[in-house]
Amino acid sequence: MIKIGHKKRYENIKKEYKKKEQKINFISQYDETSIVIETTYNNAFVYNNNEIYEVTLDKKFKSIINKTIYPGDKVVLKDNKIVDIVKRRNTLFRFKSDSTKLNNINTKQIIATNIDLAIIVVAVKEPLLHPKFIDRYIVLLEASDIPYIICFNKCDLLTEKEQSIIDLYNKLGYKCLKTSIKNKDSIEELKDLINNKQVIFVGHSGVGKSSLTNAIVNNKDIKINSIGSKSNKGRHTTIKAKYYKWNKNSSIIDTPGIRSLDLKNYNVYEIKKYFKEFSLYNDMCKYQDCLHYEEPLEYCKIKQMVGLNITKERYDSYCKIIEEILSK
Ligand SMILES: Nc1nc2c(ncn2[C@@H]2O[C@H](COP(=O)(O)OP(=O)(O)OP(=O)(O)O)[C@@H](O)[C@H]2O)c(=O)[nH]1
Ligand SMILES: [Mg+2]
Ligand SMILES: [Zn+2]
Repeated sequence: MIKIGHKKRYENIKKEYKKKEQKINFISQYDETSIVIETTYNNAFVYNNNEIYEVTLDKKFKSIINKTIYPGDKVVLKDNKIVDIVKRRNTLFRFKSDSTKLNNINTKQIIATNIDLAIIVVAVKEPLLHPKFIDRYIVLLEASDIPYIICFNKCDLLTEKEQSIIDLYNKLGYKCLKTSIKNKDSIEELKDLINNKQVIFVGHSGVGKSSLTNAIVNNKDIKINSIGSKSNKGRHTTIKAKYYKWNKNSSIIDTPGIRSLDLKNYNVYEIKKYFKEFSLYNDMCKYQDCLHYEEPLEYCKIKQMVGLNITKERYDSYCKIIEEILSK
């Protein structure tokens, strides 16, 4: 695979906008309503009154504001430069291990900002449905205090096995949606749910985040790719988070698929709060700080409920996260 350098990538993006004959204007007054669409190394594209502007992120900007900008950011522009960032309502970030740093330190990677609702997109098949991955996203979003729903896409391929997984999450009280791009199932329902919101699509590669974005935004330039036949895994078609506006007050940030979600940096005692079905029993263990992990069965109410009101799969999923945090 050829890696495109920053400069080349920027040239490509510029061409892409030119091709669409969208105006790339010069802005000369202060304006508070610009929203960041996409960023490159030294530049950013922003929306302002339904037009696209290209702005520079020069060194001066970096030293004055000392912040990086992300899709979804509201920015203040002057003379084609970003001079300020409006205070963010929230940021969606994840920890990523950085092997270039000593000790493989985990760095915080912001994906996007000002999110009203996150859509955890999974495919019922192709790639394989991994409920543990849903649980990890739930932890991340609960910890970030960002509302979310689960979108089970590719429901044209649905079988009983996956339906039972959907039933479980429904029963637990999570808002679930069954979509299919192929059959156009629940696309209107999805539109209703995300109307008047700034939403973000997150999930594994190849699950259909860009396909769903395209079904709503109707933008032919959104890249969608087929599943790699050998690995049956997505191909990481989307390479950068990007903001799309689809009506006056509604927008979608489409993101690149991720392989895994590292939760090592979370507090080990925090995780149990994010498994809904534990809430009734969390305080019923012998010790208040029970981790529901290596404590003896007779002391732990959660362990006693496994196979009853807590499924073995969800409990295993919880233990996997705890194990990961404790092993850091
Ligand atoms: N059968 C079926 N295929 C779908 C559906 N939605 C998307 N696909 C296919 O799944 C493949 C991957 O779709 P993308 O939209 O590129 O997936 P993505 O989540 O954006 O992937 P990344 O950008 O790599 O993260 C494409 O071949 C789509 O045509 C669906 O509802 N049913
Ligand atoms: Mg994509
Ligand atoms: Zn316990």
